[in-house]
Amino acid sequence: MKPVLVSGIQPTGRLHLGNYLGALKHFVELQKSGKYECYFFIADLHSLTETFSPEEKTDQINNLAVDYLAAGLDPEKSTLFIQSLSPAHTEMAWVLNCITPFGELRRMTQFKEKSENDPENINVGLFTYPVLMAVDILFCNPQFVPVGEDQLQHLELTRTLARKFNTRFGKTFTEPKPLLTEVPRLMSLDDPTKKMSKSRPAGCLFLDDTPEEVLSKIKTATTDSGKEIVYDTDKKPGVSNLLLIYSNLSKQSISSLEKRYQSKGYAEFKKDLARVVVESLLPFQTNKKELMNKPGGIKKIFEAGSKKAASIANKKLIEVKKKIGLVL
Ligand code: LTN
Repeated sequence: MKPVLVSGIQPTGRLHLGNYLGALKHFVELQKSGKYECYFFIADLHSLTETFSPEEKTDQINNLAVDYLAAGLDPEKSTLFIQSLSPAHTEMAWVLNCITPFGELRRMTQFKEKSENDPENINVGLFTYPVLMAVDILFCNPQFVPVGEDQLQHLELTRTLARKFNTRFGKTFTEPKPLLTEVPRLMSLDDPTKKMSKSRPAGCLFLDDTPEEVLSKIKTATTDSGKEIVYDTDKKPGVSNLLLIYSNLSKQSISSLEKRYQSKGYAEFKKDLARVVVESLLPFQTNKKELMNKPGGIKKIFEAGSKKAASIANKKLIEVKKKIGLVL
């Protein structure tokens, strides 16, 4: 049997290049490797911890479902599902809540950061976020969880909870290991001191951007004084960010790009980069257009995947309930 692997993305808005290179692209590669039994889901319940509106939420979930498929996730090879369609997830999260020390959650970096960024909306869901995440992981006995570095603390808590539950109630959960994925730190095109983010649309390359939008954003991207195209994040944050994007999409090393543009100007560099971005997005965008013509098909795919995930989670929940002495 192949080792099980599970990961998810929150539906919080249109995906941008940073989201793609940091997560979705890795998911597709892991699926293609054929080495794992993969579960990929849409973490819609987690996304409720940030301010949202119902209309937007539906669009965000549907849009991420299409993006998964357009990027190359394949329901024949991976189980694709929506978190909220597995009721056992939240029920099991309650049980794990009751063995999670308050102090552990209070130390979580993501909780502290998100509380600081949005002091008006420090909700309890944000606080217990890592416990639901532990269930997302533990329900299917995975060996691996592909995540970026920012999620390592949550994964460590997941392992702690699994161990704690097993010690107290008998072996029930596996302790999965992180599959640390490389997440390039893309910066905003209009202000390379800030992270690329959907909240700064002018500096953000979205996967859905038209060639005209890509061209205009790259053309107006902040460059730095001087005219050398060299990677130096302190002195030339703008150019370094463009080199990082170029290198990630073209699979050419940054040093070979520096050489190639040694005696060339910003204008030519930017024109080439825009072409690379447009060409890289094209297969995704073509797939997406095709998929949008059959929304019923997408719904069916996620319904079937969710049914499977929900049944696996429910089995695990029954096991958990028995172990802790609840009556069934
Ligand atoms: N917290 C993650 C999303 C997420 C996840 C998971 C990732 C929710 N549950 C389980 C891996 C496994 C994020 O925001 N990147």
